[in-house]
Parts: sequence; C-alpha cells; structure tokens
Amino acid sequence: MPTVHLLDYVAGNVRSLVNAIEKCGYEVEWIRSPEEVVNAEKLILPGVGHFGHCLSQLSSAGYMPALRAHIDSGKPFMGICVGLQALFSNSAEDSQCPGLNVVPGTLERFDDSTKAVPHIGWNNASCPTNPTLYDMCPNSKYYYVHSYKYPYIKGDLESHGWSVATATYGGETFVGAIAKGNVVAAQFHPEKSGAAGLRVLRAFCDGSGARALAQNIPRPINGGAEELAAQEGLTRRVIACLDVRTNDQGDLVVTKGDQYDVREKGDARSVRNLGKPVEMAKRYYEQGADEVTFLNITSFRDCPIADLPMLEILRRTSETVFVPLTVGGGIRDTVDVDGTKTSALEIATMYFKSGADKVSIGSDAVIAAEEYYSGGKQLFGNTAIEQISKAYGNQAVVVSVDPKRIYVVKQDATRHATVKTKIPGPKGEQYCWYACTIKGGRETRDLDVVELTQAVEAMGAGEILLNCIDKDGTNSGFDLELITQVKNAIRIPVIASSGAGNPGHFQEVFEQTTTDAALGAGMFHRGEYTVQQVKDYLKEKGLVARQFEG
Ligand code: 1PR
Repeated sequence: MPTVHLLDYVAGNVRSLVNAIEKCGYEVEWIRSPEEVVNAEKLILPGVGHFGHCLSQLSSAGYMPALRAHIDSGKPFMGICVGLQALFSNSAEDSQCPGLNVVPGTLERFDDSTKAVPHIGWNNASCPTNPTLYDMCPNSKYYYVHSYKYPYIKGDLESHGWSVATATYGGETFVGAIAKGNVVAAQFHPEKSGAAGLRVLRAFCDGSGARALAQNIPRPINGGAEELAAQEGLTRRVIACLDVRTNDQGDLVVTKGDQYDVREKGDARSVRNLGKPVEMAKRYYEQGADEVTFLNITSFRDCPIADLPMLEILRRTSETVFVPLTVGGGIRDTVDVDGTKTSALEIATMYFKSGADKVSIGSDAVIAAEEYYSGGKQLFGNTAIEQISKAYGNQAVVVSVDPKRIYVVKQDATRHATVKTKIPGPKGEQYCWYACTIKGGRETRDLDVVELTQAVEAMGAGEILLNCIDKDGTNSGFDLELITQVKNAIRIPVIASSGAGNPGHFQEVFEQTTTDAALGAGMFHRGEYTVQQVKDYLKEKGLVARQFEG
C-alpha cells in the first residue's frame, strides 16, 4: 500500500483520520520526531483544539524548521483544521505564539454576539475561481468545528497565488480551504465529512489535486463569484442518538426509553432491545445523519475502565462512519475494581483513541457546577470539563443535560430561572423551572438548566446536548420553551433533544427556536422515519440540509 505520513505531536482524535486515509487506499506512517520529517513524501499536519497549544508543542519539539523545509522542498503537504491555521502568521487565540508564516495573516475569533461559537456543523467549501479545487464541490458540505477563522477578503490571498475556498457563518465569510503548489489545507475535517471529505483526502493522497491545480488557470474573481462565496451555507444538523446498555442477557444493545424508562411495559419488564449499535450507526450514516451519538446509559453502575465493549463499538463504527462520533456515559474520575484511580481525562483519551470525536459528560458536570457555585464561581482547572477541553479543545466536550420540569404557581415562588409555560402543570400551574438530574434522571438536584449551562460554558464546554425527561420518547415534539431558555442563557451551540416523533418536529424546532442542531432517537430506531426523510422534509420547507453522498 502507498504511504502517507502523519505528524504525531499533540493529543487529538487522529484515529478517524487514519481510518479515512486507509479507506482511500493508503497506509499511515507516523512522524514522531523532527528528524523523521525528511522521510516523509506526503505529509499531513492534523490539529485540534487551541492554536497556542498546538503551535507551542510543534515549536518546543523542534518541528517548525523541519515543516518549513518540507513545504519549501515542494513535497506534498496537507494541513487540517489547526493544521491549516498553523500555516498563517498568527492567531488572536494566542498572540504570543507565531505560526509557520507560510500564509501572511492573522486568524480572528468569530463574533459571538449574534451566533453560537464555536462554528460547528456542515458548511460549504466553494472556490468560485476554481470550482473543483482538490475535488471540493460547490454543492457538497464539509464538517467544520472551530472558533477562530481567517476572514475572507476578496483578492487578499489570491494575490499571493493561493486558490481559496470559502464558507459563510452568521454573515462572516472565512477561508474554508486554500491551495497553492504542493500545499493544501482545510479548515474543515475531510475525515469527518463523509464521501465529500474522502474525495478531498484522496485528491491529496494520489496527487490529482495538485496536478489539476497546476494545470488550472484560476478564473478572475467577478461579482457573481463573490455572491456565491457569501451565501450562508451552514446546514440544519440532524443527529441520530443511540442509547446503549447491556440487556438482561448480557448483550450490548441499543435501547430507548419513555421518559428514561427503558424496560418493556409487560410483566417481564425486560430491557427494550432495538438493535445492534454498530450496524445501526452505519445505517444512520448512510441515511445522511450529520453526527452519531452513543450514550452508555448505565455507566454509573459499571466501572467504565472494564467497559471495553463501548470502546470496541467506537473502533468498529469509526471504520465505516465518516461523520463525527460522540460518546457519553461514565466520563468522570473513577476508581477501578482493583483500586487504580483513572481520571476523567484518561477515560476520555481512551474514547478519543478508539474513534470518538467528542465526549459527552452528564452527571459529573452537574456536580462540578454545584461546586463552581458553592466556591464562588472560581475555576481551579481540576474539573473533567476543564481538563478535557484544555487537552483536546472545547469543541471536544459536550455536556449532556437531563432536566425535569418542576411546576410552580408564580414566577417568584422559587429562586430558579422560570419560564411562563404554554403547557400548564397538573394543578394548572403557569410557571416551571427545569431541574438538573444525575444518574439518568434518578436523582434531582437543586440546580437549574440556566445555572448548569452557564457554569459549564465558563469551564470550557463546547456544546450542550439538551435532553428533556418529560419529553423523552413521547413523540410529541421538542420542548421549545426549554430550548429557548437555554439558548438565551449561553453562547455555545445547543443540540435540541427528546420528543422528536416526525419530520415536522425538526422543522418546528429549527423555525421556532435558534437551536444549532436537533437529535432524534426513537422515531429512527422504530423505523417510523429515516434520517433521509427528515432531511427531505426540511429541504421541502426551505431549510438547508445536507444530503448523503455515496
Ligand atoms: O451521567 O455522564 O454517566 O452520562 C449518562 C448519559 O446517559 C447521559 O447523557 C444521559 O442523558 C444518558 N441517559 C441515562 N439514562 C438514560 C435513560 O434513558 N434511562 N438516556 C439516558 C438519555 C436521552 C436522549 C434520547 C433523547 C431522544 N437518553 O439521548 O436519545 O431523549 O429520544 P427521543 O427522540 O426518542 O425522544 P453520565
């Protein structure tokens, strides 16, 4: 098999990148020291998380001159995500840490006054002057996750010989990919962008992208091209969620509860078995799911260290599913059966190494938030959220919230943030607040969703998975009041979850709230609707949705 070299310099999930390269027919060899860089012909610089963290790692390990020499030698080079950012001179994310300065310019943070940041989701990479740049296609969508970007200014990079593909998020048009000579770099993750992303990787690996670029005479930038670049391309993200647990026979199965009760209603009360996790994840990927989430819903009982089947599920899924994978359940500091202490960060690392792109933290986030308030909102860097987001970037940390409605007769009957509800309580109460729970809803705490989400945002969480116990499995639509309350409280993206029963519910949540993504479970597992049907419906209603490319 021909070889591609990958630089191993910083923590991150590179397993999915390795899988994607192998899928393209290439073998990965690792570069583990600056001296080895010279052995590489085709070199990929991956990167996740914080610019300063990545660049200082590269710099202190002595990689910078070796990377510049590789690029100057004319050998193929690809940067991905922070690997693209590293090519620039600087980033506002860490002004003390210089980049490789291959591309002049400074990266800036997205403006979060009108939109969620990080920018997470599927967006364009369209190059109006060279529409087939590295097989990027103006009609395809690519998976981005980042808070910093290089703003696109017409003619700026082009005047230095770069071909530029762009995307637009919340009115800000930025560089999605660049290419010149032997160098190509993508702000998006080709390895997580389905078939469209694999085409870009293949064009790098087999050299066809660079050859076509050399023969291509970029068209002049005209007014029409500018318009195309400025089109908002972010799609409505539809996520399939698989609740996984061991059934009474000891098999790991996908299950689904009604208000978190996953046992059948009959006398036997056996765990509802809806199928096998790996097969179901693949099916949803092929239906066009933009992400797949696995939640190990009984992890609080087991020791996660021994929970190898979940790791195996991730390993097998990441071989065939090229969209982001999130895993949740049991991510907290743990003492193993033999007394060995394992930190939440170590557990997350095992998941990332097995193919996860994000980890989701539930119960532990609630406890951390309670401590955050009781300690006067001070952060000491010791929570799972802080440690994992520091090592892997905040985009890798999702906080899963399991709230329950608590009705009150009037707004000031509680210290908690209430909403005036259109769904009155059992005694006609007009107000409610949302109490956070732990252990899969088994324990309700004196902490509301506004408090929790604001605390975890301060700790460095990158996204909120907002479930709702009252709505779970009811097929009655998302809790729009809950979603609106949380969206108004924080700046990081929110995934609406619980209650989806038909494609119309997805339209409703996207049109009536500012949610950043919506998640369904039961309606997909029971075969009532496919993800594709939801996407088709959204498209029919004029909402942008990504279609699966085979
Ligand atoms: O607390 O960090 O160990 O994480 C445990 C994780 O397991 C949490 O993310 C928690 O939400 C989840 N969990 C625990 N118990 C259950 C249960 O169902 N008994 N499932 C559970 C949560 C809710 C959603 C579901 C949506 C959509 N599942 O993920 O998929 O409600 O369902 P629907 O579309 O069918 O309505 P920790």
